[in-house]
Amino acid sequence: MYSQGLIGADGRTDEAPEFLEAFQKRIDAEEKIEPMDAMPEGYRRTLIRQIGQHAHSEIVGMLPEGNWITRAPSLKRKAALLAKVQDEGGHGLYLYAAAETLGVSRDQMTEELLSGKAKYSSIFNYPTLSWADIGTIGWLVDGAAIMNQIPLCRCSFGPYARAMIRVCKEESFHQRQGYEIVMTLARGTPEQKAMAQDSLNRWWWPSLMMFGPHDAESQHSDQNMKWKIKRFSNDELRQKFIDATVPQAQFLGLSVPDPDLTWNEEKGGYDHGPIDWDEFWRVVKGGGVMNRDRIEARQKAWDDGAWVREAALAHAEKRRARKLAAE
Ligand code: BYC
Repeated sequence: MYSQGLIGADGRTDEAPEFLEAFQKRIDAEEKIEPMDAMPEGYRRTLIRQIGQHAHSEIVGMLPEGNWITRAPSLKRKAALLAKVQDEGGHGLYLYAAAETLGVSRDQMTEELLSGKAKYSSIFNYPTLSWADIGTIGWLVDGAAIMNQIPLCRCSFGPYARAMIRVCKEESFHQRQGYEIVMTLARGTPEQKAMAQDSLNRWWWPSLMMFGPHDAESQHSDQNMKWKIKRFSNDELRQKFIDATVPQAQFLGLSVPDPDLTWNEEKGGYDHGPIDWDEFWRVVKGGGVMNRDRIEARQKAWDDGAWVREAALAHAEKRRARKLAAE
């Protein structure tokens, strides 16, 4: 007997109920699922979607900060920013490698990014207009990423969970260097403090949107949580981020651009104003200020790198032939 139901929003599966139950038992027992293990097709496709989008976000996320490397205000700031942007590139590579263990190729994933089929985080479609934005990205964007990714270290899929451990360590450094940039500006001249405030005003709401739609609108959350890919819902993580970040803004003497932000004693967290979901979906669907530039930059990098890929393949082929001939 086969179940023809939808397993997750990602794929129709025709696995036997006994197989699905046995798989769920492994998940419930907190066993890690490894690439060669049997898994429902929906689980595999969900992971390819999420890990692929996560990898694309890391790589596209190099662009807004890369934009400021040549304009960093000191050698120390430039060295730290260079290292951070390179770290993001490294994260993308671990994640592409983790997704490849599920049977998708890097070329396929890149193709999906460039054609607009695969998403990447909405946050990277906003422009970096001032040096303060580099601080704010580290503080808020990496801060939000850590909040989302710490639970992913316990994701049921082994390669993703293991990649996340190193990624989170590096993101912690990114968050601190960003906060320190903003702190320096907030304690600087009135113009520098105004630059930091302007940056917070522009990045606050998009950072909250990084966690994804409200739980009621999140099509994948229920199944992803059942499979222990996600451990917390989008709204739970967003709330944790707000509660951790508002006191950090207060410490800097900056104000969070939300007139409805109030401490709710009963829930032990902040209530916040409405998020502009029209803006979120517009940006996710390609209508953000920077969407076109981002994809153009990735397309150019892919095209410019064609000769490197061809040379690497030709070299590998030569080595293989030489090895065969020597046998
Ligand atoms: N942007 O059902 P839902 C970094 C999509 S980079 C765009 O809640 P799910 C960094 C979602 O994909 C770190 N799209 O989905 C790098 C889905 O569409 P599809 C980035 C979004 O998967 C450089 C639809 O909306 N982090 O740290 O359960 C410099 C419905 O959503 C967004 C990750 O990628 C969004 N913000 O949950 C600095 C974390 N939100 O696929 C820093 C890994 C939702 O059906 N990903 N969508 O077409 C996740 O944890 C989850 O995929 C999400 C969404 C929480 C993002």
